[in-house]
Amino acid sequence: MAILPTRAIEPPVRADQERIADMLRQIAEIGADPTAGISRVGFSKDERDAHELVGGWLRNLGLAISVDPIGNTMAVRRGAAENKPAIAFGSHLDSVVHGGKFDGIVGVVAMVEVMTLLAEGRAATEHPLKGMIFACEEGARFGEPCIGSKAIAGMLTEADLTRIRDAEGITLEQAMSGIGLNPLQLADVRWNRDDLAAFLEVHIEQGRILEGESRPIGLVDVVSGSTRLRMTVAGRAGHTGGTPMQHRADALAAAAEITLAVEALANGPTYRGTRATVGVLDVYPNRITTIPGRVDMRLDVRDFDSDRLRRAAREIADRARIIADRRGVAIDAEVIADTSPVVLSMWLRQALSQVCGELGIDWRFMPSGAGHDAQIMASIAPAAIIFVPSKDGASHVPEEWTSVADIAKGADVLYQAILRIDDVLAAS
Ligand code: HGY
Ligand code: MN
Ligand code: MN
Repeated sequence: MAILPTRAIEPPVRADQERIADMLRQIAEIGADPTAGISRVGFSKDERDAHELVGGWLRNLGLAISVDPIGNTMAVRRGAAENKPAIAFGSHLDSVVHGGKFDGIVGVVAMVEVMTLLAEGRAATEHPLKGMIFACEEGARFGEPCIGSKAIAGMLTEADLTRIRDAEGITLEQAMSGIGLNPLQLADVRWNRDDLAAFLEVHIEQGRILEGESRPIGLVDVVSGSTRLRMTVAGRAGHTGGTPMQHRADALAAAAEITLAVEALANGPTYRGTRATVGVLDVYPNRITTIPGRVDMRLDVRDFDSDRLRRAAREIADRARIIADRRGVAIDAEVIADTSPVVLSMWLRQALSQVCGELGIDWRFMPSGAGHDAQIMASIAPAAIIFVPSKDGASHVPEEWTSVADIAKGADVLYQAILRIDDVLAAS
């Protein structure tokens, strides 16, 4: 099905690589962690400072800037027509701990660059355009990913504000209030789905397919789901010298066997393709002369198949219980976050592939093993993700890197796609 261009691609407007490089550099100065990488976690002052920095750039373009009660920043560019739904695009500025300078940032920088190109060219669109910076996309601090976009999509409840806690026991509500946000106005954050025509996100691939194929653009067809568990293993602390091996209930030894069982399940025939990772082991009392009495584990299960994702999570909890029983320790398992896989909009992918072809930019359809705000926005409007390559597939680490030239290509595709979508929707 051809998405016919009604507005030929003018002598292609091209993103400005120096401007992009400068934006990346300025954002990277906020939340730079002296020990390694970037630690700009959700609902931190650093995240707010980054939103304010980028919000200032967007305000200087003459856009109407607003911040909703839980910290999503929006920049609206009026359309020629009144009362048309917006075409939104953007990403997030928060990072994991000791993360990189590109995850989420690339999508925000591409959004600013596109708004700048539009302002420079005085290009008019029928639909209003909405630049987005979502709050707290990473699950790094609270376990729950995409807090800002879930609130916009109506997937975050008042109960979540006090249920969801970080490792220090700080609730979402306390964290938001602590930096001057207004979580009790959560109901005002939700968008009416009639107000949104499409959502697009430029993002780093966080894998090595594009680099391996020397392709600059990936158009995402399916986004992996993720189910996250917290498991508490309770054994018996004791003296490492005075307690014979046969009299122990060692919580860490049990957690270690459970960790290997998680790995074995994802490497096994039934769950091949599922990715399961124990990323957190908090050991108590974590002292060399005391047998660990308690271990808090947190793990992340990912799959493109919704049923298999949940089955894998249940099977992991079952296998953990068997190990715990045999070792004479107690175990408590709970789901702390659960996000479904999503197939993204076909017509947006078609429009994007056509734009890539017309720009002479090589592309491919591909899955996303990582989760994204676009996966949440897909619940209220057609959504698309434009991938740019990650060097060595590295992400969520300081070595994360994507070339400015590839980011500029992502911005070029985003710019032309927005005009194409505006035309197609205006003509329909
Ligand atoms: O963890 C993820 O899937 C993404 O980087 N938020
Ligand atoms: Mn991201
Ligand atoms: Mn991430």
